[in-house]
Amino acid sequence: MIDLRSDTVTQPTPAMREAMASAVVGDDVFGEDPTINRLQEMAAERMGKAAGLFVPSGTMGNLLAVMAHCQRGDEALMGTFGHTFLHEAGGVSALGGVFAHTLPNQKDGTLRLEDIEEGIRSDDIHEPPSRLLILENTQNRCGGIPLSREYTEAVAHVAHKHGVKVHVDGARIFNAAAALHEPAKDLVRKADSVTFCLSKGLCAPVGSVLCGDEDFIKRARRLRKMLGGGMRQAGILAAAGIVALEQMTERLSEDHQRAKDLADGLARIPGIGFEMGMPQTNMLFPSLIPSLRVSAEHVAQMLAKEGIKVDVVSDLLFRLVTHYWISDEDVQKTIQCFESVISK
Ligand code: TLP
Repeated sequence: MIDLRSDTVTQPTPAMREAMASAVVGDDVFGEDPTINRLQEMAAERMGKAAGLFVPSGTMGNLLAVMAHCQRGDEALMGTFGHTFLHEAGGVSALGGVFAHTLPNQKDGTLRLEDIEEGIRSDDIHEPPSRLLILENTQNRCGGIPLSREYTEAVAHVAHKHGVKVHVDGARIFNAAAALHEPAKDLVRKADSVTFCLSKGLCAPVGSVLCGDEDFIKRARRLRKMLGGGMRQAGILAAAGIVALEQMTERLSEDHQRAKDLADGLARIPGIGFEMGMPQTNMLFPSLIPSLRVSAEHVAQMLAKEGIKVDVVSDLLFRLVTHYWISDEDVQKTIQCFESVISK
């Protein structure tokens, strides 16, 4: 199988499986799992924050950030194409009692500074207090686009001026760091909190880390317990996360190169376009031209028969994601299969 649906499908590496088998563990609800404690320290250091909290998923990390920054009845500003708005089952309002105030993502993944400034509410009793703004780096649905340090700093400047905190959903912050040739911590220096995922391009089987200041992480830890995310001997999982941080962040540019190669090959096939632009990290969003009169779903089914899995976003749009388990040969085979399916 060549599974390009997401980098969430990545299997742990042999080094991870070894580290998991020999992990020293303890009860993490008591704060006594040495492997989790080590991962949290490493993660906080890599993000340039005071503290970290190991959580089961990116979704829970983002939800905890919203709940730890906001009170019920507050609002969080976020992009219409943000994962927190699109793909987290409405948890911020259903579980956090926090109102989702959406702002349009621009084609380059950003939220306009003017929209942010206008969106932040005044101190009017008719309106929910604006408490938090969420950025996503890389911005998934806009094309896996990395947001620059300068942009994030400009956003934080506007938000902080109005007393609004900034959370970065950095599920793929190391992809952004690789693409921009900057340490991840610099990209989030002005953010109040950040979540990053160990289980996507970094290949760990489970987990994300939420990072921020000590007080914030203390609140998030209590909320994690409330939501049922206080795990016990989860150092088995954190051990893979440590390997992810030690061995997997520096190689992500290989995935980015393969995404470019794949996009270049697909772009040469008549009938395939890249209206969303060519890949900047590990994601590409090829689309079918309408005159082909074939749906993305149909093409995906034909590709599946050849052992290739792709994600169908809408009628004519696909998302393909490269990762550690996708080789140069897989890239070439995928290009050939797309070509033969489309020319049939
Ligand atoms: N994204 C998944 C799907 O949910 C869409 C994917 O295949 O890309 N933030 C961002 C930016 C994400 O892309 C994801 C997962 C998450 C958060 C949530 O992470 P998990 O799956 O660990 O809850």
